[in-house]
Amino acid sequence: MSLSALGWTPFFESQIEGATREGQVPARVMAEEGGLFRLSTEDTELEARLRGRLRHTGEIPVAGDWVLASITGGASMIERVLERRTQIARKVAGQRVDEQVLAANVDAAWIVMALDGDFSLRRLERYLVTVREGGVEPVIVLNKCDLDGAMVEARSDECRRTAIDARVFAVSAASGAGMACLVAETMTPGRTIAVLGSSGVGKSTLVNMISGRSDRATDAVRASDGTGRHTTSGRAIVRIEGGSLLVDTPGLRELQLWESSSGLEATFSEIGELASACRFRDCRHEREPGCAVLEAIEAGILDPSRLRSWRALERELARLERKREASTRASLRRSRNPRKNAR
Ligand SMILES: Nc1nc2c(ncn2[C@@H]2O[C@H](COP(=O)(O)OP(=O)(O)OP(=O)(O)O)[C@@H](O)[C@H]2O)c(=O)[nH]1
Ligand SMILES: [Mg+2]
Ligand SMILES: [Zn+2]
Repeated sequence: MSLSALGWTPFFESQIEGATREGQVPARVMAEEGGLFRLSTEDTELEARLRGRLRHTGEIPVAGDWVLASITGGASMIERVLERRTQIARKVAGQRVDEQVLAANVDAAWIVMALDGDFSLRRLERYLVTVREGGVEPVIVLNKCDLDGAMVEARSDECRRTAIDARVFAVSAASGAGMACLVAETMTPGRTIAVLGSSGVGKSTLVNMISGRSDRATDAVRASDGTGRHTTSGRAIVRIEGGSLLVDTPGLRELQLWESSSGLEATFSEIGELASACRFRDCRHEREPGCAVLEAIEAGILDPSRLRSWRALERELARLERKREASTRASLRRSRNPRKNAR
């Protein structure tokens, strides 16, 4: 398998020029489990560990990363993680203020929602912001169309209005309806697509259907206990015949934003456009005179829920920023007074 079929581009090539020492080869991280990384090189698949030094500097690869690995006899080692072309990152679940990269070097993300109760435009907005922020093209996949055929058109339209310029595909991974179109229009050789969405929406079923294998475990959703059981536990790249790559990911219970500016702007671009016509440059679109955003709501051009969402996400990002600043200050204090903190 050639490197370009694995997604290798001149962007990565330029990072290793002259840097590959004897025995180091470029490899793509296909999966990670328990500190062991499954890598694909030009010639083979192998498992490797991470050099301890990289763990210290926080250079921890995720599925989709390109690395340099030394293959010496038995144990292979990841020596370097190459700079990412794109990434999809969120704040880790829970209280900790830290970034979690869900997938690296992907070209597009299928944001999968199911037509069986999972559907939420507010959640979709979060995914759109997250995906766009990382330089990744969002594609909306409405799955389980077989369950509620009557809703397909209306739901697709709602998605189109919310996602503005993202493409929307309605499919059924169970019956195969719509799948050929999704595959033909979004998957091309060497392209990597991350499959994202809540647990139980059918991500692994989609991946299996397309790969024609059943490598990825799938399971019925237990709606009754509401614990959100997750079937897929690790992220893994599945190679598809024809040359593209799908990253199956575990369902996300919550998607908290992490650093977003361009992603937020692109996802709410209609508000930004309207705001340029507000009388005051620093208009908050609350009750200012000459506010073009409020006028658009009044005139029925802008859905007020869009302004509410945008505000809520902006506030969330501002809160996160404050927390991050506080934790940076705290770690600076620790490094200035090492003895005081050593006790
Ligand atoms: N009716 C119907 N059921 C589907 C469809 N796609 C998936 N399912 C079912 O939905 C359930 C969940 O599918 P999975 O593929 O395991 O879902 P997942 O998104 O991978 O879930 P996690 O791995 O937990 O994130 C399974 O019982 C599938 O058979 C579909 O298009 N129609
Ligand atoms: Mg799964
Ligand atoms: Zn305004």
